[in-house]
Amino acid sequence: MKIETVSIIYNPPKILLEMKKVRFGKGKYNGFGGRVEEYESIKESAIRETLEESRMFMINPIKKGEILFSFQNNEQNHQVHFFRADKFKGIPKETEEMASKWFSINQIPYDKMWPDDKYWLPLLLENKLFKGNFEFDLEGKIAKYELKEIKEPF
Ligand code: 8OG
Repeated sequence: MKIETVSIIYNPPKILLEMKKVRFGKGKYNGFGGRVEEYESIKESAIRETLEESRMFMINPIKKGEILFSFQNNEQNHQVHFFRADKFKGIPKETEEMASKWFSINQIPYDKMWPDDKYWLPLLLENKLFKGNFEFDLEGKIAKYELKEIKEPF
């Protein structure tokens, strides 16, 4: 199973999203993140990936959620850990691979994001904690899902 992170930098009323210009996920907006390496903790990985992708350094990101993604096309399951950072240093930098953009939280481009994001991102922005699982069909649509708010911090 792949273990990955997604981090949302929140500077009310705006969040920072990146759009990949190349390869997998091209044309989709997402938070920053990627695969957790063996030598690092999940939180360290979230900080490292965000720094590499945007040059933004998250100060004390907080884990808000955990979702297991499965795919009917036999793609490997992903376990994704979601972080939120309200403090950060840096100015977003555009690279050859991606462009970052600030979005007001009432203008989040859900139609250009993963289809599950409209379920969990509002919870993250309300500072709620969540756990769930999503199964995608062969067309990349959500076949079924379960998402619940939890009370105990991670
Ligand atoms: O390295 P790779 O291309 O697998 O990275 C994928 C990134 O996308 C990683 O940060 C995890 C993240 N990701 C998924 N599924 C989903 C999803 O359904 N929604 C969001 N927002 N991010 C996802 O792998």
